[in-house]
Amino acid sequence: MDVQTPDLPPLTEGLKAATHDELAHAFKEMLRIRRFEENATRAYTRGKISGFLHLYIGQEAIAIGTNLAMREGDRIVATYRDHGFALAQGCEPGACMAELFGRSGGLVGGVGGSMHFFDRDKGMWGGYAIIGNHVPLAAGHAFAAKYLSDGKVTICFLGDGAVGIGPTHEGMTLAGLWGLPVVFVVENNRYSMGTPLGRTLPVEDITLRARGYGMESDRFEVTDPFQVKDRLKVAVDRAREESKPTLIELLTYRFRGHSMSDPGKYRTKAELDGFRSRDPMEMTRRALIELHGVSEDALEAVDEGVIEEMDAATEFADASPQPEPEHRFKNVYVED
Ligand SMILES: Cc1ncc(C[n+]2csc(CCOP(=O)(O)OP(=O)(O)O)c2C)c(N)n1
Ligand SMILES: [Mg+2]
Repeated sequence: MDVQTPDLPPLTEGLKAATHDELAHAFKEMLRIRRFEENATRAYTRGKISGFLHLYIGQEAIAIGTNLAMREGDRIVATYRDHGFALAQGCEPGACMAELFGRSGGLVGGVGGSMHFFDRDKGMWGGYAIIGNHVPLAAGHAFAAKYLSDGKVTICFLGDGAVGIGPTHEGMTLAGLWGLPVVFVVENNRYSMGTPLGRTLPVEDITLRARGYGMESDRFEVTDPFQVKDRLKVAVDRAREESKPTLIELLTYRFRGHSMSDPGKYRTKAELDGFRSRDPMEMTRRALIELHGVSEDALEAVDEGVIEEMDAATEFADASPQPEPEHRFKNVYVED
């Protein structure tokens, strides 16, 4: 009996235009995020991680494409779904995992956890848990850059669930009014927890808002990291060269539930399978095979290397001591 395999989507222009080395780099970086989070999932079920854990699996191409569009010194301000950005920016996976474990070797000494990754030297200016409330903060970063004329661009990520929140409007209004060098990127992964966007927003196209903020806009379905890089770069350049903000809506999808406690039953298997068949990471893998003749064995070896790296990160986290009790007062007040 013939087994029907579903038609694979065609490779995108972004993937076709990329070189072998660019594809190999982007594939490995996306895989690092995915394997990191898979390890985190296992650690969570073993009781090693407490609190919330929101996975980025399915959206990795955005963090990687963004990193490629940035320059040293540019800033990312993210939501609580922030692991992918930290890893893409070059934060050590061991320090990231230790942060999830709440240990002293973590990015912020174990007091922030999953939702508050922060590494100033790497341009990772924080994950924020109160939705929409980081938008004015990003506008503040951009205001500082404009005031100091330092040429730095801020890229602020928010979820589709954040577009109706008051501070989102406050931050975007000021960014438009003052012409701030900032790019607001809405990662529209179709759900805010279990609520589809159609139940919280009267319009489908979030970028319709841009006009009211006096901003340029862009909107597209995320297919691969190079498309994200190219389209974001237009907005990043506009921010840097003309000091003008942009509102971008990226249509994407998370393959897991909202957080570890959500089995994601509000969506159908067909919907999930449809998005999985166009998984940007898998498409990048296919481009390496189909356009550059890379063997399955070679890609398997890349995967094994990444798995080893992330296993070492998990071991580092597990061996890292608990923070000293005094650590909870650190970074609360300015110290002399
Ligand atoms: C001001 C505020 N209200 C409610 C919550 C609870 N909450 C946490 S995540 C979330 C959903 C956000 O969804 P979305 O912005 O689409 O981001 P996603 O989780 O899909 O990345 C809500 C309502 C919160 N953290 N902050
Ligand atoms: Mg969402």
